[in-house]
Amino acid sequence: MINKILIANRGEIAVRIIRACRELGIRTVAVYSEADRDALHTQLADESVCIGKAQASDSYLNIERILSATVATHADAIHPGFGFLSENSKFAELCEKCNITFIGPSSEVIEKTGNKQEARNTMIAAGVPVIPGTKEPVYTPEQGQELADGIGYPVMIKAALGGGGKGMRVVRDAADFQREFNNAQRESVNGFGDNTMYIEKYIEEPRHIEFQILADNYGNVIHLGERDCSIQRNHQKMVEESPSIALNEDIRKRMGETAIKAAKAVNYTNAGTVEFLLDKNNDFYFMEVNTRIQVEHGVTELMTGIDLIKEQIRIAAGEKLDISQEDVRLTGAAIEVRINAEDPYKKFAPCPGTITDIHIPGGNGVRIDTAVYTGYTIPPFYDSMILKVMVHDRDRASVIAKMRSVLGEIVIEGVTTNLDFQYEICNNEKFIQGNITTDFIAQEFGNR
Ligand code: MV4
Repeated sequence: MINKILIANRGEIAVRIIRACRELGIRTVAVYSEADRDALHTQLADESVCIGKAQASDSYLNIERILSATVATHADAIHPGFGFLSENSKFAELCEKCNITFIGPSSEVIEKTGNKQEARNTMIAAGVPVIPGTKEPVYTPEQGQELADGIGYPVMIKAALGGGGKGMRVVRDAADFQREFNNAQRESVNGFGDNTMYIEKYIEEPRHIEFQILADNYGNVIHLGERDCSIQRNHQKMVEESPSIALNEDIRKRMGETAIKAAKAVNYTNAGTVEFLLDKNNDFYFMEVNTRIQVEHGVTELMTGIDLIKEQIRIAAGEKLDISQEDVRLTGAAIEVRINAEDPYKKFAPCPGTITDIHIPGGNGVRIDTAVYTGYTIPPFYDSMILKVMVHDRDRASVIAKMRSVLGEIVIEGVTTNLDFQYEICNNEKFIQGNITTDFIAQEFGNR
């Protein structure tokens, strides 16, 4: 039984979790930094505890203070949301040791999947397709050169503890290999304190397809369909949609089954995402497992009618999944765009400041998750996402039309946002045709 949950996060995801708890009759504790005294999550929770100064390292990333607040308020579980401590295996392990339920998979699973080089080998052993590449860790440029020459160029050098683009390099020419290896490895040492690298064949203009999964503590694993997140810039997703226009029923079925196989291979529990790259021949490859609830989870909620946060809490409380694979019905189409306080004409630089006026539309099939309001001041210390706009309708053309309508109606005054930029994407001919790969933003809008 879970009676009280501490939410170790802020912004719209903290608010989303508080609402789910309220629906389940579970009491909530918000933690907040000195910069978030007036934040919506601080106001909406049953109790709120200030855990430190504005910088995340002093507050939302401060493990000791968060655990102290949990003990002090007698909360029996922590929901980490996304970002911050959500994929920190040490934090999950400390929760386990303190007899606090971490709402997510076990620390062991987080650690095992966090090492992408090892996860690759686990997946190979389980019969999950991975991109051709190295099986042993690579530590030196000389060792790497020989392996890369064997794989054939172009190759991608990746950090074992990487993800999100850090410690990653594409090499098209053998002569550049050792220099780029050193660059990627230096980034990995600086960013993750680890020099373990691996090398893969580089997939040109792939699509990023991820499958949402749910797994209980009794070996039941289901998937809730895919999200196509190919529209990104600098490894920041901008638009997420379901179903992916790139999949037919046959590929969808095989990828879904593979996602379940991947989850079972690591004894996965709770909600998770299995990421794949899909190449131009429609071959797909396992990339990584995300062990957190993701920003774009709402797209899947619209498609399935399943509340992923409530499912996470039920699973963590030890309940059995009461949804079978056959129960999962994917209906219509859904899209999310992220509205950030940032300037697309200044390399997407964050634009914190006070929102002097905001109009948030509603309507049939419209969902907007946010934690901002008129008079709210966006602090400069955290990420710049202020609104997640999600729409659901009968098919892709209808959701794109609905998204343009909703984006056109939104008013945000006082801060610069990417609202118009997102409208342009939804009005882009290639996007409307569904002709999208991970190179879409660079190709259509340049590297501003
Ligand atoms: C790749 C790839 C092409 N080939 N690996 C980017 C983040 C990290 N999770 C893995 N990434 C990629 N790995 C091989 N072998 C292309 C990317 C990639 C990418 C992947 C998904 C979505 C957007 C992307 C943008 C640039 C590169």
